[in-house]
Formats: sequence, structure tokens, C-alpha cells
Amino acid sequence: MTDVWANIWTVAKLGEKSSIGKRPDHTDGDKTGNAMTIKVHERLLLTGAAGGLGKALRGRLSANCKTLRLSDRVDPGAAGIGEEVMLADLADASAVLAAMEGVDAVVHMGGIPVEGPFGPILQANILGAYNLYEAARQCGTKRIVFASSNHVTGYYRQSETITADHPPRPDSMYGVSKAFGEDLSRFYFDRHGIETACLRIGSAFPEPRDRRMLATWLSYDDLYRLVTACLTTPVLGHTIVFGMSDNPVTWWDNTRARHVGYAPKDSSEPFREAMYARTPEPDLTDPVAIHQGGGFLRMGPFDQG
Ligand code: 15L
Repeated sequence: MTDVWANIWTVAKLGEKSSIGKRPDHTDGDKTGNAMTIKVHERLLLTGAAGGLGKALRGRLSANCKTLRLSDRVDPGAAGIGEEVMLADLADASAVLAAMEGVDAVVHMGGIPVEGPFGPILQANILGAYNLYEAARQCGTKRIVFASSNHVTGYYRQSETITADHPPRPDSMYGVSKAFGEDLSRFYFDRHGIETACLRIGSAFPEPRDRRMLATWLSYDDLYRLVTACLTTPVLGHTIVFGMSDNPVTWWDNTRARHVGYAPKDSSEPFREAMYARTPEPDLTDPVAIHQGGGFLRMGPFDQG
């Protein structure tokens, strides 16, 4: 316990003279926050920069740092003003270490984002998370925003409201790999004082794609607000946050993460009427319709042997 509190104190003290604790003022920005100009980090590393959420965050995160280092296994495209590109396969420890050098915080969106064969998940999500945290430890990077997933708890029912204190109930090997990342980050906080926000991201897309996503939807602007809150809150600790917009129907309670100060501004409600009109009533005898993880419950197994 003593070590944890010493670490928290150190982070809080660092926050006094560094950027932690200085929040971009969302009210100064336009709806996306793109007009915000306060540079809160010297160099921010965005992994998975070529992926869906990486692309969504790329333009927005430039407001949060002087230099945004973009990393992915594949080329995320040429660096723009205030950007630099460093390719790295998450499974390659030395490449990840090189990408971490000189970085003060990480937004880790990299890895396999869906259920699939275990081999690639093992490499990218499990070994990749280990390589990332080892690199952070070696480089002295103290804060990571980790893209976990709602599929860590996908076997809870849609009739249950869960908090971060509910035990994991993964619905897939993908969900299991994200649960590993959450535990790994907990260890690196307890042992090494690296703060992490585990974002149990719901469905981050431009708009909800089915009835389930009316509960799980996270707009790109709210994703950015959530990441920014986690990057700038004075004392983050190790925190699990459900990544959702201000949807009227939800299965997740973020009370335990109030210290992050995340205030979503979007809602799935404007999409409800059209969604109900174009999609059939759910079959309430189907496990996919009654569990939070939805279609992930039916994916796989992929590795036959
Ligand atoms: C996820 O974790 C996936 O990355 C994304 O593709 C969606 O399927 C999302 O969960 C979801 O649950 O809708």
C-alpha cells in the first residue's frame, strides 16, 4: 500500500509542474474539440494509428500535445504538422521500446479489435500489451490510456447494470485478451506506479449500427472527450471506465470513475426511431440478444484441433 500511495503522491507532485492536471477546456472548442489549443503533453504516442479508432483520434489528439507520435504495424500515412510516424509491430519488443522513447503518455488503441484465431490475438493483444508496459517501465512513461473493451464483460445480461467492480465475464478470446491487459496494467500500477485508464469501449462508430448499439454507442467526439479526461485528470490511478456516450438505456455504471471527470455530450437517442423502424424485434430466446456482448457470443471457435 505504501508504494502505491508514494506513487500517487509522485504523480500528483509531477502534475503541479507538468501538464497533468491542466485540462483542455472543452467549452473553448467546437463540437469536436478540434479548436482547443492547449498543449498538455510534449509527446503523445498513439498506437493503432492506422486503425478505425486511431484514425478517429488522430486529428483530434493533436490538440493535446506538441508532438503526436503515430505508431502502427502498417503505414498510417504521412506525418502532418506536429506529427511523427514510427512503425512498430506490437509483438516486436525492440520496436515498441523505440516507439516509447521520449514519450510522456500513451493512447494505446493498437491490437486486434475483434474476435478471431488465438495466434494473432496472442501476439498483438497479449504479448503486445506486455511489450508496451515493459517499454513504458523502461522509459519512465507514467500514464497509459488502454483500449480495453466491453467484451471483457460480454456475458453479463442486458438486464444487469454492472460497475467496474463486477468480475470479468469475457465473451470471446478477444475479451479474454483485453481482461489480460486490464490485469497487466493493474500490476504495472501496483508495482511500478504506471497509471492506466482501461477504457471498456462500447461501440465506437460514427453512428449505432443495430439495436444493441443504442445502449453501447460511443461517438467519436465522446471517445476523444474520454481519452482527454483520462490524459489530464490530476490523479488517475488504475481505473476502469466504460466507454459510452450519454445513452438513455445503458448497462454500465461509471460511478467508480468519477474522478476522471468524463462528461459525454452525445446520445444514441436521435437514432432510436429509425433503428426500430428498420430492424426486427429481438428474439429474447437468443443468447446474442440477451447478453451484453451481442454477436461476439456466437463467434468462433476459430482454432480447430
Ligand atoms: C469491440 O470491442 C470491437 O472492437 C468493435 O468492433 C465492436 O464490435 C464493439 O466491440 C461492440 O461491442 O460493438
